[in-house]
Amino acid sequence: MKTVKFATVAMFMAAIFFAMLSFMPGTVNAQGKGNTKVAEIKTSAVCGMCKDRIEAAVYAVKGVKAVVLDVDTKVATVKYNAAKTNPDKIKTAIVNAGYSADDLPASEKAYNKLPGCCKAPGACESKTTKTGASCGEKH
Ligand SMILES: [Cu+2]
Repeated sequence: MKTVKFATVAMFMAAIFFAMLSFMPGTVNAQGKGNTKVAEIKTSAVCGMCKDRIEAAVYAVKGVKAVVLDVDTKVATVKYNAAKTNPDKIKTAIVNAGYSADDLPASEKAYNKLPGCCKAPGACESKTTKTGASCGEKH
């Protein structure tokens, strides 16, 4: 009985040891060349045209590897090289395309250039000052 138990424990320990060995370098590789990060940014996109516009603007940011915007959730999922860019720069690109990015309101100038169907109400106003009117109507 004792030897069986010891063998079980030894096998168990060996299994953990090998699992750790294969797991540790595995996680490093899974992060992909070290600097790849993913940011999820809530935008004011309303349709497929918005999606194209925002994806093009984000993709133009140096260091961005991939961007996918889900129109239903309005969330842009951005894969980027953290050594070359950061979420603030990505948000700025979205803002300059005429859309809000998380808590940043859209650039009013860019917003006013959007087609009417793409003007999300309140997108270029700070979310703390909700007046209800879209900035496009004020000018
Ligand atoms: Cu649109």
